[in-house]
Amino acid sequence: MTRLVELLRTDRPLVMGILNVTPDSFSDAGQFLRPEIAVNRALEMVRQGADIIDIGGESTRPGAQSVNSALELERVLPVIQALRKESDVAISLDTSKAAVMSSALPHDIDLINDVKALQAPGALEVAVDSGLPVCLMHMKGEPRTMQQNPHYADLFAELMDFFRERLDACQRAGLTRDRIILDVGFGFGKTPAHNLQLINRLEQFLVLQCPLLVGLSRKSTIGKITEDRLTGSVAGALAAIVHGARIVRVHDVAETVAAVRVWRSIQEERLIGLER
Ligand code: 8Y7
Repeated sequence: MTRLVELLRTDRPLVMGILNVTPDSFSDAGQFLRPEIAVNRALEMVRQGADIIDIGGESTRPGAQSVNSALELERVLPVIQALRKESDVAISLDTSKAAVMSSALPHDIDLINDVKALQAPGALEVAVDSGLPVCLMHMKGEPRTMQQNPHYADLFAELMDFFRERLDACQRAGLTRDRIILDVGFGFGKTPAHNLQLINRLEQFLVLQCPLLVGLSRKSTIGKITEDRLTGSVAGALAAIVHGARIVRVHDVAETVAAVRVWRSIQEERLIGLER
């Protein structure tokens, strides 16, 4: 059983800290290319209360170029190995490539976070055999072009159909539902209106009986609402939790953890304080 499965057995919302190991990500740009700097940032997020560290070596922001698996591995593997030496935190691997997944598996990771929902060649098979939980995200189109006038006849029906299709494909391949986390893919082929509707009506996806992950941290929809993307992202993360998200994927761990703690204290009518 992975650390993450244990965490999901609790009833508290989980905070996933983002560690971009890319030179071109819109945030953290170029800062974390040396493994020791990346690991220090990860350990800082652990101290701030992150439950999971999501490590990615390919930028999926709108318009980003793809990288090959050798380069992606060169970026993420040293960081995964060094972080695992230093910490028992749950490690999530943000990748869509089967080769990257399989090379990382021996290094004691806890989750595969795939923005392509295991649709890349070989990915489903590797994920099945890994025995790990996976996060399946919805994306309309592909990163290079997905923000060019995204359109849905029925947003919720389309996402629901997508999730059901992926859940079926996973089930047929031997990846059972109890290992699956679903994600509406905030900003991935969606207008701001789509993104806001998805958060406001996130509960609808709970019928699928999988934990929901939401990543809206510092994304452009937040930036269109406020120049203060940090505060805006914290507010958005909390709204997602109120609407049923179990995991929020964030850059600003300390601030998000503080907000979540206040929310839990209110919900449980007791002071949660500094214990987790
Ligand atoms: C998400 C994500 C990104 C998200 C999940 C960014 C890798 C873009 N966004 N994974 N990854 N959900 N599961 O702005 O929303 O962080 S990359």
